[in-house]
Amino acid sequence: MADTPPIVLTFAASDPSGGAGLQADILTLAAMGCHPLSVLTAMTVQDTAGVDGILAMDAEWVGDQARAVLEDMPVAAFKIGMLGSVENIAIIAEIVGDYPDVPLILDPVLASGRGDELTTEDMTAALLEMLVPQTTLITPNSMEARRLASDEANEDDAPTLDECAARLVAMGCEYVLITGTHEQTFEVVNTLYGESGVMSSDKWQRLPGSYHGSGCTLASAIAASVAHGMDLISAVRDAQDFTWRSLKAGFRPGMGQYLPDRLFWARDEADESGK
Ligand code: PXL
Repeated sequence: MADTPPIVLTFAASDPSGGAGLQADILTLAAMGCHPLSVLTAMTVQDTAGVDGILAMDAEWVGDQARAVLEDMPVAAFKIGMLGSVENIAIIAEIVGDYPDVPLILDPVLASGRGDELTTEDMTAALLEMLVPQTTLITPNSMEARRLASDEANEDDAPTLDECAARLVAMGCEYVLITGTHEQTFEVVNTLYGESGVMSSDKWQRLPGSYHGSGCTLASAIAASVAHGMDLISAVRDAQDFTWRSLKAGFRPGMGQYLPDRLFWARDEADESGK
């Protein structure tokens, strides 16, 4: 019998378009050689152009889904995406608190890349209070980093991205990866921070087009690399490379955004073998 691949548990919401959310996580984790466990936190109604509806799962069901699989299988990493409600955040914080040695990758899904709001202010506060202190690595884009780290009631509070990262570390997470797709730079610059500041900074060729699901792909790919036993700096680099190649191979199946192709490597192999 084959060996069991590393197991990663993702807490995420369904995106029926297959671009982001739970479907993105499952595709990425499987594409990177892990076995995905998936706990559904919410359902969305959406296509490649935008989100039309969100229905959060009952928090008790979220807890029951997670406990059932966690009592059955050993998990090498947690990945957390869109959570749907304050109650879901509370139950998930309680559950991951029982596994302090399992690395936790937190993608703070505040809004989609297209601007659909996916998190309320109460949920953001709960995320900061209950999950960030338990997080190994948080992966905000630059806009999310500013929203999470700055005092929104105080217009004069305009921290730099370095300062945002320092504040997030001070709130209790170990590492922060701020992605720079939304910044006005020639290349995309992603910067990894730890307790003592910048640990690494990688530049990526900016791709044309607008993609749906890139953040979910990156955070899941990091969780997969960590589950394979990589150290964090290598895991982040490897995952960025995987994500960039998925985006480069992206396709536009509908009338909205491009979707990453997390199976780009399998299609290359099929091409090479002449199929
Ligand atoms: O990309 C963040 C994200 C996560 N989860 C779900 C989403 C989105 C963006 O639209 O729909 C379900």
